[in-house]
Amino acid sequence: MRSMGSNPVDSAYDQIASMRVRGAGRIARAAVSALRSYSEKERFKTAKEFYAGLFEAGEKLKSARPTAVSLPNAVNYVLAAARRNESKVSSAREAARQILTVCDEFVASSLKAVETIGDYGAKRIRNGDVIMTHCNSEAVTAVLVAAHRMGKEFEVISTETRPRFQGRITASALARRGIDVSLIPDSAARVYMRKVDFVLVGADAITANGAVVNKIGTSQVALVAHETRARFYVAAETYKLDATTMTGELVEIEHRSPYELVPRTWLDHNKGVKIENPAFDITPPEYIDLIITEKGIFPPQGMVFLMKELYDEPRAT
Ligand code: RI2
Repeated sequence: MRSMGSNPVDSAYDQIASMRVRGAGRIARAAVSALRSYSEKERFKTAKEFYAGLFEAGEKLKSARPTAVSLPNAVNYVLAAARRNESKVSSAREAARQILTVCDEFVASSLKAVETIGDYGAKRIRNGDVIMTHCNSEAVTAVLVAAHRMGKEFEVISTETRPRFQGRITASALARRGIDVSLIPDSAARVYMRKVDFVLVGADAITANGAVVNKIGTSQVALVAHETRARFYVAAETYKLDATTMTGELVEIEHRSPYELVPRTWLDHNKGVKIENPAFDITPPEYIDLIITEKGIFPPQGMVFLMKELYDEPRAT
């Protein structure tokens, strides 16, 4: 791709890849916002030139992180509109104006979806519930905050979520809003599960068979919940459905830098040690009770029907 200096697309790419912007929903909106800025700020002589740059920018943004399908789904939402418009639009200005509207539509509907999930999910919380969560998910936070606003009294246990400690973000956000929250090491999940009524986590991708791809450690928490018969809920917007899995594609699991686990100097002194740092794992549908989406609350077995309804083309790439 041609170098665009510190343009909005390069800068969004860097922020997403380095996880300065993180969370499946946030990276989707950040990518679409970058396409919006591209459409607003870049100057093009022809519509053809505008579309060529937009497709190039979209492909670059999709490659920033490999697992969260919200990213390609969001970018493809914009690129699909561009493909539909391409043959009908002749001026660069009109082409850009149409894409600006599509980007705004996506961001608004994404924020609305999170809010709706909050309202639906909050109804599942009863006074006195103890809820365990893993990592940091804005869909999960929306549910907890909505329940708190309804006046429900409950307790949250947040795992710290090594190696990047997103659980601290969750704990801090909930405490700030006056929600009763404790932070525990990931390895203490089994100790605390005895008192947990249900687990609530977000998702980076949901496959056709209802499996949930989420932050590494999620499937261990699900296994422990299964053992103690605590329910396991997932909160996720429908742009986290990976329609490519209907045609056999596998979800690529991101492996991140070893230096997220150990300092560089430690590794220099221990050259014989191999470091593995997968960022996500897969929780099978057997361990999931319900998936809370903005279109309703479904068992994992319902995901394939939702995918068929929402995605006319099976491919998200
Ligand atoms: P929301 C995050 O990934 C976590 O796995 C989290 O559960 C998921 O995205 C969904 O987040 P990362 O970016 O969209 O921390 O619900 O690797 O915020």
